[in-house]
Amino acid sequence: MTDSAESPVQPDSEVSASAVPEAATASAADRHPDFHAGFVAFVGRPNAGKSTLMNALVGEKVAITSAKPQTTRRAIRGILTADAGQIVVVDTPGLHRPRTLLGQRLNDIVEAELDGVDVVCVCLPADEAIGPGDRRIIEQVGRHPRAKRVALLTKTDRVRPDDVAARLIEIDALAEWATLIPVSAVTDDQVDVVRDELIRLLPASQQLYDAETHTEDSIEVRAAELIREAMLEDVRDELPHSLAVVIDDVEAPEAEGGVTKIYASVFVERDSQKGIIIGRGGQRLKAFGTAARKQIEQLIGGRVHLDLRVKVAKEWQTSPKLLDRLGF
Ligand SMILES: Nc1nc2c(ncn2[C@@H]2O[C@H](COP(=O)(O)OP(=O)(O)OP(=O)(O)O)[C@@H](O)[C@H]2O)c(=O)[nH]1
Ligand SMILES: [Mg+2]
Repeated sequence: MTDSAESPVQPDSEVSASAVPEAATASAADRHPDFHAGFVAFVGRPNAGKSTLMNALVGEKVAITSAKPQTTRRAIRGILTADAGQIVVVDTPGLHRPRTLLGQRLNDIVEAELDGVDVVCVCLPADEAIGPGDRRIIEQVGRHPRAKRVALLTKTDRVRPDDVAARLIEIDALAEWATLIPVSAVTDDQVDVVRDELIRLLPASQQLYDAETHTEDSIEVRAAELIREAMLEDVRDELPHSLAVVIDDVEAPEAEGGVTKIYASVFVERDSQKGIIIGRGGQRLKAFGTAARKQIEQLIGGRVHLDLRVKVAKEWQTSPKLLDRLGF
């Protein structure tokens, strides 16, 4: 976790100092006498809507999302700066009973983050019953008493208002919450309430990042995630879990306005999966590549040539050596 005063400007958002107006360089904390700032972890079952809500709060897609569980595999920081405070959201992988070494490592990532945050938001989807998995997560969060505990009832647009009320009563009885908020990231209902309440719960502090910074992640890491996202929605069964993407090389354009070349490897666990990803005559891989390229072009604000290679890393989810190589 960073405690530096200001993060470096991302290379893609470099602006010349002379182009920045005076007011924009003064931190929000300088202007606000009662500024709050700190770290807020989002935890919950896979697919609870954590990453979607973080993106809605930050106002930018800093994490990929999908209907497939375990989309998030890292702790991703998304930074929101308002007049009254700055929230560093730490989005985490969905907590679940691990079946592989990868699953264990994802849970370990969450556990490690819980120690360093000021607030923990347990995300509970309104369209699913509260189950033993949620209770386990609440217990786990309770073992880190330094952080204030918040319950977020997510995806409220998916159920009737009566059901929201009943679910809130149920959640209220589960633990001592600092606050409990129903929210829909998709219809932008109560996202502002979540923002204001979280700022209120954070300690009085200086601004931690400059206001233009929305994430610490590099362009390479975000591009790899966008490639995985493009493939996630369209593949079935165990394949989403088997996918990993690594950026091998990025070649900057030779001239301004030129094409950035990105070379990436898509790893699957078995030969049969390689065929599924590539598709007949390479059609499927081409479609994934096009979808991912468009997203990456938006991210870097320029044209991209994307070179995707599909490779097999046998049973990488259970191999300590391969997990290390793939960055887990
Ligand atoms: N209708 C509706 N759908 C939502 C909302 N928030 C998230 N979703 C959907 O729920 C699915 C899961 O969302 P994610 O944000 O990826 O969930 P997550 O908790 O980050 O999942 P993991 O990273 O796998 O733990 C996606 O298909 C989202 O579009 C919401 O407020 N309303
Ligand atoms: Mg996620």
